[in-house]
Amino acid sequence: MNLTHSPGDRRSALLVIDMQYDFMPGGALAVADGDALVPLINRLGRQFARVIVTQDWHPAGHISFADSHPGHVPFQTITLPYGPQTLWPVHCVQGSDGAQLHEALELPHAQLILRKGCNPAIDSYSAFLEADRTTRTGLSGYLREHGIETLYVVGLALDFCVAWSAQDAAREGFNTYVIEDACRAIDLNGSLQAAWQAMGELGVQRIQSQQLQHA
Ligand code: VGL
Ligand code: ZN
Repeated sequence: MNLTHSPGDRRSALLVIDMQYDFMPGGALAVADGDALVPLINRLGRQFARVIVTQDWHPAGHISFADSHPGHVPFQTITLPYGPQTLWPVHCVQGSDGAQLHEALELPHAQLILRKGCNPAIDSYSAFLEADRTTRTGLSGYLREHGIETLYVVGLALDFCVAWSAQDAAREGFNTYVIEDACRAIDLNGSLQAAWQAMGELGVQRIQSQQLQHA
């Protein structure tokens, strides 16, 4: 496989999405097998000079919580001023145990921990742009200032925060790879297939961790 920039290239970064307890088995919004990714992501992390970690980080009463909409239940979709919004169980509340990164995640050289979804009235699956598609997190600027051109994306959940982040990365002009076996999906009503379709249309490349082994 011909990678635009190998993991060791100073123009590459690993973007680790939402490896938090609420997305692990037993968590508020559990993703099956999410914890199985930890050793693989730790190994991948050691191949990269630059690592960025995200945390889903919602205030109590966040607009994406079903509890904030009387008469609604988790996994329903409603229409908000910025468009459709899937409603979720209360998860990743700022400062809660469930919002903490998995303690076995070993990425001591990660320079940036980016917290997203902090606006009470706007969700943010993407690490780049909130769900209103206008409010920016600053991640693009950070990456550009550090000369990053290529992103490798891993973590949870593949069909939501990983997919939205990868699509925005591609739209922002970064060479974007999603390492499939270093992700796990929620898969709600065909969301996983739709996510691969949308990512493919934007030129996001689907790879396996093995392809980085000797890269
Ligand atoms: C996520 C649903 C709600 C994710 C975050 O990290 O994929 N999914 N908030
Ligand atoms: Zn969330």
